[in-house]
Amino acid sequence: MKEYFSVPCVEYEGPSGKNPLAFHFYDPDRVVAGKKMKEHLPFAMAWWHNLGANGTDMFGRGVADKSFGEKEGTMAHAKAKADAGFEFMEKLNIGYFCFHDVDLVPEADDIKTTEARLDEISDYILEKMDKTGIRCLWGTANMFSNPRYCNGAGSSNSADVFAFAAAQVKKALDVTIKLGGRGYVFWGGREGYETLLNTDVKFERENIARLMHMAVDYGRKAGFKGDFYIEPKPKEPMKHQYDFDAATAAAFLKEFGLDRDFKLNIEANHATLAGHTFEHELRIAAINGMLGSIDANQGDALLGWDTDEFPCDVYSATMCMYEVLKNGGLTGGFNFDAKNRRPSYTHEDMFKAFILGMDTFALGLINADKLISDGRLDKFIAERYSSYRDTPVGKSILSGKATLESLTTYAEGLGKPELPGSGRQEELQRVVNDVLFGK
Ligand code: XLS
Ligand code: NI
Ligand code: NI
Repeated sequence: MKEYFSVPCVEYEGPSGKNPLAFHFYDPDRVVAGKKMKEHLPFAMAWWHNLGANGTDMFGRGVADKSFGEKEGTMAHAKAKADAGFEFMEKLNIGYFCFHDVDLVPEADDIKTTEARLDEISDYILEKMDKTGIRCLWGTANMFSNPRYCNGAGSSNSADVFAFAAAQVKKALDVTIKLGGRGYVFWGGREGYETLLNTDVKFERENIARLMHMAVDYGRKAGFKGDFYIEPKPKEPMKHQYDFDAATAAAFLKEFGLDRDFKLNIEANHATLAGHTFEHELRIAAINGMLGSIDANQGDALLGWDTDEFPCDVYSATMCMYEVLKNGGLTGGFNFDAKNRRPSYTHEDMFKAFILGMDTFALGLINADKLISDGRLDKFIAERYSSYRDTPVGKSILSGKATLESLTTYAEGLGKPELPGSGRQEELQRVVNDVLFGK
């Protein structure tokens, strides 16, 4: 079999290592918080970025060679991508991949031809999965690149476009089920709008829900046991997107009765675009019982768009893993929805990017476990709200016995109430630094 990457298998060499093609923190069999690292961190390769993105941007064409020796836009190229992708995942010990339908095969003008190509490539991929044990984390349909989706897919003004989107979802679900995917994602690419002057917002939201209900009905009938996900994002490409953030998406799912079948796939860079921290979005998903899966990447504080960088921010990864551990893990995994920077265009750079991301999340896991074992944060939070547990008035509020009248009588008896107690933010921030960097 042809070898695409002249990089050996990437091994764990420990934190003092200097080898740029070895893990320094990701030690798959090391046990942290009662489980092996590889069980805490089901990493996935995003087919589109890793095997497709060549650095094309608004100002210039690609710099990285992702042809894998074949003419792009052909089935031979689609198969070479699969070959290269499996070699890549095996060499890095990555257990999962994620895909859009049109990442796997070139899209034809008529959907029947695309469907036949998807049948062919999924047979091909399935064989590789059987040989390697590599699995599918989630699949999705790309309903944003083709010009027909310029006004959205489920939210399109055109019933024909809606029907086309439905056909794409059906096929992408078929392929996801065939490949044993853990989940199926809806990222609302162009499900949003530019101006109210031409948009019926109420109708568009209802139509998106209609499409999602059809997906649930079809998927469950076809035997799909995994989770459906919404991946919230506030803007880009559209100015206003209907899945702005975790809170908006959770409310949407509840409003339309989709919350039994759907969870959220939280992407770090989308969180920051929405003006939130990554951990905020994870927490909102978790308290709604909807923290399903994660698109592990990061943005750039100086840039206002979805830069999809490989995560290197250990502090943010720590806060992420803190939320994940508190959530009891994920039913999904960690998809590196991330791409090399344009000037890092070699095949070796692709490996180094994943090593960076995987090491960053390994550090995040180790640190989060330390923070939880240290216990000072949990203890402080428990104490901070203790008046609701430990005082008669607090208990009356929680039990539902309190009324505005009873609380007025109580408040009038207080005279001047005491301040609520310091939030001690700076002390706690130092606790985090001590736990992360102290001995
Ligand atoms: C784009 C999204 C996309 C989804 C899958 O910003 O992150 O890559 O993850 O459609
Ligand atoms: Ni994403
Ligand atoms: Ni994104």
